Amino acid sequence: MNQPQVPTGQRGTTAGSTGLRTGSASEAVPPQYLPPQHPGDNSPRRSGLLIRAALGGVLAAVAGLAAGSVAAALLGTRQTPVVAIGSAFIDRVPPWLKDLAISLFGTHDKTALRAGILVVLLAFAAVGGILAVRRYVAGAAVVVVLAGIAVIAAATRPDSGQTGFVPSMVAGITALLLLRLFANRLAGLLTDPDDGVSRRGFLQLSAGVALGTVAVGALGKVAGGHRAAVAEAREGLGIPAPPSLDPPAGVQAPGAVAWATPNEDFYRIDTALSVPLIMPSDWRLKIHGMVDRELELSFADLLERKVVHKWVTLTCVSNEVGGDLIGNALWSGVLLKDLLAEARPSKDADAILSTSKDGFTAGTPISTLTDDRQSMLAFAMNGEPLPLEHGFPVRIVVPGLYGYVSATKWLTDIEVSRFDQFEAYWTPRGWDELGPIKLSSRIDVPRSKASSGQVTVAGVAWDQHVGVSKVEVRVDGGPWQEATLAADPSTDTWRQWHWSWEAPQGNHVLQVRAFDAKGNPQVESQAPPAPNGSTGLHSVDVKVG
Ligand SMILES: Nc1nc2c(c(=O)[nH]1)N[C@H]1C(S)=C(S)[C@@H](COP(=O)(O)O)O[C@H]1N2
Ligand SMILES: [Mo]
Repeated sequence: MNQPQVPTGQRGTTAGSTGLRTGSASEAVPPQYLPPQHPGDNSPRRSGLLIRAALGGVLAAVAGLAAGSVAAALLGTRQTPVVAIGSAFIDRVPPWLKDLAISLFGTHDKTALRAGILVVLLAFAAVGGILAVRRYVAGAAVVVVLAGIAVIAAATRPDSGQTGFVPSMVAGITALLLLRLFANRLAGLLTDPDDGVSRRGFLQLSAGVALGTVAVGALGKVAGGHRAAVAEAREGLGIPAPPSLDPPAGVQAPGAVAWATPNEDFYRIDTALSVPLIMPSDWRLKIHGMVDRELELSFADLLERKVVHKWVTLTCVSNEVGGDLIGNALWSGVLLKDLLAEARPSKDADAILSTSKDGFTAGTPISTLTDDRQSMLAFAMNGEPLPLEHGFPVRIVVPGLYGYVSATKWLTDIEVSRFDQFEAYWTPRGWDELGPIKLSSRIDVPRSKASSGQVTVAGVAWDQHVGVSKVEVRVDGGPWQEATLAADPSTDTWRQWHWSWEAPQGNHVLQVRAFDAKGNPQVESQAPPAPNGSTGLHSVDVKVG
């Protein structure tokens, strides 16, 4: 039943309000007896609107946080908005407050902090909800500030990686959109507290958002739970231990980077937006194609074979001259040579196409898998099962080839084939089909400043599976001077070097060049990484004070 229009004071009809009242409790009350409507109004109806508005803000925030958690689970980052703010908070609280929290909450101090952050966030969200009804931008500003704090907190965490800020961003955008919907629904109640359409609309929206949040939260639990389950399986995995984790004697040059790269510092390059998750018990590898005998291996099958442990330096083709997309680790695994001997490739086959769980592919010459370089299916890195980001449970490691043509992580399939039969992932994207690593060298210290007098110049040089025989350094374009080489256990790792420089005050340019095992010098002309790896000499400007 339609009622005559109710006076709406000076404000007029707000967007989203029909200006019409449909059947409500106050039907019989003539308009002039309705409570006056102005900002200071404290009538029960008014507070009803306030409560709804606050509830809308809270629901928008809770839904945003749930969306943020799902994003975090999918991206494989721990940086949910609450964790991001919490970690940033922990880094900044004065020690006495930390001590107080621990004495009050004991080992539950982290839970208490999370709960505290949640309460504060939701309180602000309630205020944002109330503001948004009158002026959406005012409410939105509250959300933007809260989400902004979380984004900055996540982006500045040392452990958050490149995508750590995304969950907070997703949370903020979700909350902003929902806040808009709530504000629209409640606008009708602003002009008419009894507007049944608006009331029902609010109720429906709230129920919808609450249900959606529960569903999204469940999804997040499943996604996050799966990662946790795989991480747990990884922790509990028994694998053959290498005889020693220590670098061989004499490999470390003073001042150069750690010869053995710790797993957490190892560069990571892949196309996977979220880390592929594979339970070791579910892992199967098929070796098929141009073979006499197809093989299918489980993780247990792999461990039953002869295991080798070998130091190998991995390098990315995208590494710029002087860059750090290179790392050296002790890999444990099964030789591809042995597995291929079982499968017996046909004489016409010249390549394998390896495929990862997420569809990445690499094409690798069979000759590099069957010669003496000990190419392997690796399941461990520095004595630990492969980290999830580095290919758990099994990846390929081929000494001497850039990663994009060989080092497939989360490996699931090997097809023995021919290069003229396939195109691997990076080939149609402008990178060469074959990717042997180029002889290169880098100065690690000094990088910008030094004090005059004796200065240690040091760094690394590499030419995997060929070997480095000499490194030279020069100052300001002067004569090349031979550096001292550290030991190398094989030609498949980088080789460190150092040189003692009597450094005079002023600005100087240091340069390095390496020679391979056959005496060939490094290519001096500058080339970018594409299509087959950078060349040029690493130069460092040093200010000696
Ligand atoms: N599944 C998969 N494996 C991959 C890649 C990828 O994108 N997906 N990138 C390759 C590239 S380009 C390099 S340089 C190495 C890097 O290995 P890392 O992340 O363990 O250092 O992995 C290789 N293996
Ligand atoms: Mo790479």
